[in-house]
Amino acid sequence: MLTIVFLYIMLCPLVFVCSVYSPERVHPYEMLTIKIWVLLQPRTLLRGVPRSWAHRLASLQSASKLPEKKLQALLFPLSALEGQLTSGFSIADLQLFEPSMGDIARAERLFCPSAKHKIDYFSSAVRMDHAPLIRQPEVCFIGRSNVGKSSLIRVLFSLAPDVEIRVSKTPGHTKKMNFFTVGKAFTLVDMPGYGYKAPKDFVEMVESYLETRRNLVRTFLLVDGAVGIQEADRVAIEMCNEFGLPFVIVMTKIDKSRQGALLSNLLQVREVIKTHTVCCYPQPFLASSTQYTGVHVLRCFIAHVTGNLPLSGDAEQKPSH
Ligand SMILES: Nc1nc2c(ncn2[C@@H]2O[C@H](COP(=O)(O)OP(=O)(O)OP(=O)(O)O)[C@@H](O)[C@H]2O)c(=O)[nH]1
Ligand SMILES: [Mg+2]
Repeated sequence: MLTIVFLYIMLCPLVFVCSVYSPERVHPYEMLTIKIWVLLQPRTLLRGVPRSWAHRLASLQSASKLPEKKLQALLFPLSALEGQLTSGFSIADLQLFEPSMGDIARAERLFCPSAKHKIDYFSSAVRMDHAPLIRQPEVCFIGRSNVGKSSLIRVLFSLAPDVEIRVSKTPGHTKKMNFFTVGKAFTLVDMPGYGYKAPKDFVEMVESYLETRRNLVRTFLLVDGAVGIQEADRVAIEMCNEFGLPFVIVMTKIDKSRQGALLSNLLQVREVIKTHTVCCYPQPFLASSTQYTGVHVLRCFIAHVTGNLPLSGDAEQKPSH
């Protein structure tokens, strides 16, 4: 008991500092309550705060408590850049995927586990003949090492606290293709990164996956929003073109980028999509895994492209690739 009291006293200043520097995260009072609850639960003491509590913006319902403007910027970060634009181009030209709140809420249900709808890690593979034989539609996340693939998947699955996804500051952390099942609805694959510190068998593993995976319905190619498209990304884009893969570009870590830099990288991505891609969705998505920006709409897009969410209203009229 004394240890618990001691730990609690030590944690208080830390909780205060965290809450001051993370205004979008939980309220200090909520954090204290969480800490107390965790300390009083012997079984959870060593496991930390359940991930489902980790961010108050993880679900649409909790995010909806934000003021309207902040909520719009959270859900549709592209629109938040509108004010920065100079002549000749409007965000409306890019913002093709505009689901309604109802669509986003329906998509979110797919990411919430239940007794009948299990969301879980399935298996890992380093070679295609080890990849699980699954019929349901599949999406995969590729990108340079350290671009934020595993982090983004982790926040997409943040409403399923039992799903363990490891992230690391060290590039080359994910060494295998990791398969996750979302009930019978779809599977999602976290890939090792390319470029610096890519695993030795990367080409054999990832290229043959992309070339031969029959149930792959969409590839999410992640590009660092703070640095834009790099040489290694161009090679990956070329590979998607060559294999005729429908893919979509997601710009990650947008919280780290100044708006001017983000905008110029966005224009670069738009230009590359226009001039150098065959089956790329015309709209790049913007996301931040630390702030949850763009995450709710990405869930919706995944639900849509895997055939689990016919969209209501305008969004359905827009091209799906
Ligand atoms: N600020 C910020 N940091 C991020 C974001 N996403 C990821 N990171 C950080 O970037 C680092 C790499 O993240 P990972 O998710 O492991 O990257 P990865 O693409 O899976 O990397 P590999 O598995 O090595 O290919 C970690 O330190 C993350 O905390 C983001 O949206 N914002
Ligand atoms: Mg990873």
